[in-house]
Amino acid sequence: MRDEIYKDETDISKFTFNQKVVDVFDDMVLRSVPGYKQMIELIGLAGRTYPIKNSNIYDLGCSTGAATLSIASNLRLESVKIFSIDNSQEMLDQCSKNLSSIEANIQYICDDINHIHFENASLIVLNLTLQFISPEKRLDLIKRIYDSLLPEGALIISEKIIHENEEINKSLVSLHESFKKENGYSDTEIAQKRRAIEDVLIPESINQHLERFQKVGFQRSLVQMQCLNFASFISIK
Ligand code: GEK
Repeated sequence: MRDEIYKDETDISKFTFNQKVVDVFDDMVLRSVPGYKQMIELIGLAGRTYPIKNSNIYDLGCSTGAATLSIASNLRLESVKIFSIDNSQEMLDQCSKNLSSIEANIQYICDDINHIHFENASLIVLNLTLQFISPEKRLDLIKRIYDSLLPEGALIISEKIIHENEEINKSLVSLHESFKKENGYSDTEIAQKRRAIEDVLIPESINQHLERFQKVGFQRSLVQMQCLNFASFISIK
């Protein structure tokens, strides 16, 4: 279904991942996130490369299941278990529906990822999810993820990013707005969405992410993709 949530002037309430968002999510993410398809493809590549026999994979903030699907379609080891986790029951219902025909060992969990105990992990993915976690909780979450990873296990994080240089940041924001306009969003839709997610989605800079990875113990982290103001990082333990 086409995303027209902010088409008309509405009373903007705080953005939540409710049924209205679930219904348009796939269209919304494709038309709003530059490079989204490539992000998902790179997660599939990791699903081919990093899983270890008898280990666990976590897709945190799985939404409608695009990253889980990409991993499951590339996975070559039957003994690996995938945990697809989201704190929106509506999202998780849609995710399990979308993946119902996939032959993989997938467990769906509706919970806050801050409360999940991770263990025996070979691959953990947060595709556009960390940006919704309160900044003060991010270090602890990434530390727990690092501790749960097996040697040579991988963490993939994709995020909206801000540039530390104000002028460059302005250019990235206006290019992103042009991207959305090119994909059919009006000025009203763009402005209303911006207001709705203002206090909900809190982006950080590439350096803030890289420094946090190093702080928790990752020796090998890099930006594997950047498209305008969105970036995907991969860190290997
Ligand atoms: C994709 N990964 O298409 N605990 C669990 N889930 C959460 C939490 C939390 N604390 N906070 C937010 N979420 C997907 C896209 S969307 C990105 C991820 C976006 C969930 C939230 O319910 C939503 O489904 C997801 O994180 C973020 O590859 O909407 O821009």
